[in-house]
Amino acid sequence: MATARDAGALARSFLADPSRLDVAIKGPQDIVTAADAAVERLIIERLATAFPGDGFVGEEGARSNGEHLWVIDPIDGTANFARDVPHWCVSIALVCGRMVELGVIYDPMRDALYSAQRDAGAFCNARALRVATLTDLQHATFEVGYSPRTDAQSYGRCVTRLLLAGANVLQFGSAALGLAWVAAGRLDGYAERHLYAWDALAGLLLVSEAGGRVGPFLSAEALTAGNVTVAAAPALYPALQSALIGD
Ligand code: LIP
Repeated sequence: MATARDAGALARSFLADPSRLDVAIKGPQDIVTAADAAVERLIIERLATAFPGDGFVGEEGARSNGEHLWVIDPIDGTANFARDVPHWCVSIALVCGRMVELGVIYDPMRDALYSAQRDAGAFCNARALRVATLTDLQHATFEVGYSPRTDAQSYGRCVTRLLLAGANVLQFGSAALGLAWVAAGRLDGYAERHLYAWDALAGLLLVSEAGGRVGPFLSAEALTAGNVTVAAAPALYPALQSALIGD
């Protein structure tokens, strides 16, 4: 937990002096900053010291094997971060075998620390989290994420289906925070056609430990190739899932 907080503080220190950000283009609508690399290094240094022998998969390139695997997104919502839009976070998940055992998401701009352990519940700053109990699509608010890694038309069709069903659709630009907000009952569901494991795993554990329904994500390939992501209040999951993959 302290590692996530310190990682968030380090990222914020770059915002205090934008000349240090050194933004680089990774691909369409996909950027990286010097902060992403520095924060990933800090997290790995800390966890490698505390858990010698564990392995790492990090968005900024860290790859090492171990019985237990830490899956790290140093800054989720980098596009927001680089524009000083205060909606980004640090996301860390621990994978043992094929199970996500621990998920931590830290939102430094709101000082909100989300955490979940398998079969031990989900919390934000020690407050227990429960997903929404809403059953009526006509009153639902979902976040549907988009990136040019996926087809724009199918994104448009997904959003249109949900709007025609009477739901509200938002996009804030950080999948990990979106999933944390589903776990906190602020949103009724999150969906995205393609996310990487470092964007999704911690948030998916938070949602399932908060009583939500999540789609299958983790497989050997998905650890680096990514997968489709759907998570929602149980009664609304089928509608969100079919809207996303309905084409
Ligand atoms: C981002 C996700 C977002 C997705 C972006 C990207 P990043 O993560 O939070 O939902 O649409 O393509 O994957 O790159 O900021 O860590």
